[in-house]
Amino acid sequence: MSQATESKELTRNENGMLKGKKGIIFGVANDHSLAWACAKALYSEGAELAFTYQAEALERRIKPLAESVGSKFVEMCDLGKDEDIASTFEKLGKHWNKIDFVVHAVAFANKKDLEGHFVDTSREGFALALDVSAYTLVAVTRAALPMMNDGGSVVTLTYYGAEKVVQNYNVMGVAKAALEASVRYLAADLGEKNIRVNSISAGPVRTLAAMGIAGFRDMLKFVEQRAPLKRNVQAEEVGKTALYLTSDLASGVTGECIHVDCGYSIIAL
Ligand code: 1JT
Repeated sequence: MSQATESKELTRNENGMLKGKKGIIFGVANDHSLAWACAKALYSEGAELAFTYQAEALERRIKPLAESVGSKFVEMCDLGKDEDIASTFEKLGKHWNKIDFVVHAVAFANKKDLEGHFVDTSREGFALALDVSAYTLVAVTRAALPMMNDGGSVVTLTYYGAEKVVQNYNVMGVAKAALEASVRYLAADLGEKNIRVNSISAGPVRTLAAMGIAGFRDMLKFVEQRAPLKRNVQAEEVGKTALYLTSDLASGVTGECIHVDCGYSIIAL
């Protein structure tokens, strides 16, 4: 963990809700990542975790984080490449026979497509955003399927811009709409295997993905004033919802999108 950030001791209940459960988490970039908040919440209830990172440059960051939660599986996996997905699950199959959950916290769009007007989105920019941010859920779920236990859970992250127009979110809103619809179709497909698929619609959080977004700070202030809870959501609260969705508490919940946004999305004016 970086020295600038305070490192809070991770507590773990070995007999917690996820005792004996194993799973893989895609999308940890650093200790501010929502994927990391999910990892910590799942670890705290006894889960065993595997991680992938998107590019060589991230290895140095991810390895110590993974080690801090006792993970012995950390592999590079560019989800934009079918062969990376295949080889990741081939290796995971040698590490564990079965898994119980997948956390997908992956999205990408070109910076120029997250400002200005949606109407200016190029064919390439549109395809890239939808490929990385929506199709990868389908690809990863399919690859995980042979290893998934009965009662398994797939969780992905989305944002309100999928439902309503949020200035600048643009092509990511369209990609997240495709992701949320994919959650429903995957849930319908996998229901007969008793595998659940859900999304968490997180309010804005200061993560690497969010930084460098024009006007993000103003957005945090705006949400703080208008959300019923009069504050922004914490990464830890997104993690706790991922814990709920991967646990038996959510055994009857599939195809759903849970808003963890301090209530922001229920307000019209
Ligand atoms: C990506 C980025 C996906 C930022 C994201 C995201 N999902 C939510 N955010 C935060 C956000 C971004 C914008 C926004 C509101 C929230 C950046 C990298 C690509 C994937 O617009 C008002 C643009």
